[in-house]
Amino acid sequence: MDVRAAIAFEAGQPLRIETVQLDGPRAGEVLVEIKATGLCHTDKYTLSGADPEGLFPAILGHEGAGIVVEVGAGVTGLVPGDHVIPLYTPECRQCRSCLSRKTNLCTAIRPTQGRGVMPDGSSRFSFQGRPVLHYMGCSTFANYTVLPEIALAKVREDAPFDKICYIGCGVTTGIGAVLFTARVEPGSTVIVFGLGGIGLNVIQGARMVGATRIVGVDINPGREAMARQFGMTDFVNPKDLKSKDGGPDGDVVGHLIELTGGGGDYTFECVGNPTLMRQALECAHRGWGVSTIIGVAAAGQEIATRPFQLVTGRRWIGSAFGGARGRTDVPKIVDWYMDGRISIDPLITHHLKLDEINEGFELMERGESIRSVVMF
Ligand code: NAD
Ligand code: 022
Ligand code: ZN
Repeated sequence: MDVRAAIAFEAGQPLRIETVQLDGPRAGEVLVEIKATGLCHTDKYTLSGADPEGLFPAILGHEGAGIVVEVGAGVTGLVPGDHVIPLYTPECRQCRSCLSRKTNLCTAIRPTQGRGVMPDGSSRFSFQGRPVLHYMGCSTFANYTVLPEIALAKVREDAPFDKICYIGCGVTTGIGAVLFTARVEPGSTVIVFGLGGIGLNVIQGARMVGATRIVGVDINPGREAMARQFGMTDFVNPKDLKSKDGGPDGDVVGHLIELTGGGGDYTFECVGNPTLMRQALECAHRGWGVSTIIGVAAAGQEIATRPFQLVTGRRWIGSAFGGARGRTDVPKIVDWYMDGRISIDPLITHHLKLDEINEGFELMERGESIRSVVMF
């Protein structure tokens, strides 16, 4: 069938909107009409060419929501008309990882997903007779896409697509890191580095579980107001901190430890900057502080600290997709949104048409958007 898609033909070039051919679903697969998709950092990173694992030509996008149109042989859990959210972290419930209950990183289709193809090794997309690759198993920058059944969460039908698409990445990543990865307790002190889409969702997750002190750190003063709306109690702009030696950088870690009376019970890095990852670890409380890395650093970057920081009881951990098991947890998060327990609407700062998708990446680059959503 003909579908409208934004194709990444090569690194560093803008996306091009074209009519692409899409084959129907094979065994275990599902054809989905995508109604809305968010633009996320990883899409921009891959398009830039800086991602050594980026493959071209491909149809990017991994933060979508839509409706099942057709199911392939052997699909038992979904029927046409179901509302779904694609999962770049699938949940097969059968692999060693799923059965371990210790991780959300399902391995059932990992090798083929990384190569931009479906589990049978082929692509469903083509343009002018040549295959176009899938991306993160989702390819939501197309008005129709095909996914494995295990990579789709079935969600309630009264939820608006242009808001719940964000649960396909940013919302679940931020809230999940608090609930599922760090397991923050009521009464905790939380420190959040980076108040973009991820950091704001960490903040609302922390508020939801009853954290009493939520400190936000960002160099963009424009992020303070929204963060306070989401539950931040204290704001620190590192640029405003005076340095002891007259140099450009103040002592962020020392300031945060003093402000919180010893450091954060839980800290989160939501930027992708190794210097901030170190600061987030070192401002975690001596003896028990847990620091969670969420930000994705550029390929080849390394993190450092003194072993003393860990020997004295701090723990350094990381979180992918908020530690969420997609088919189990994503429908619950949609319910929390519909019940008013979490807020998404103010985070969707821009609505775009598919033709305007490149402008969405420019808004992201300039730090003007939290989330831009393309509606098909
Ligand atoms: P964003 O650009 O919206 O937000 C980043 C924020 O960090 C901005 O407000 C910016 O001002 C702030 N910042 C930049 N440099 C800073 C510094 N030196 N000190 C303090 N603040 C600084 O990005 P986002 O959408 O919130 O994503 C954040 C990160 O999370 C990205 O690296 C993204 O790839 C990653 N991410 C990870 C996962 C996962 O599963 N682990 C999922 C989604 C996103
Ligand atoms: C989503 N991310 C960043 C912004 N939006 C993001 C990027 C990577 C991961 C998670 C979220 C991630 C963490 C760990 C892994 N990935 C590896 C998982 C594994 O090996 O099982 C990751 C994922 C998907 C892909 C690449 C890396 C992919 O499909 N290409 C989950
Ligand atoms: Zn994302």
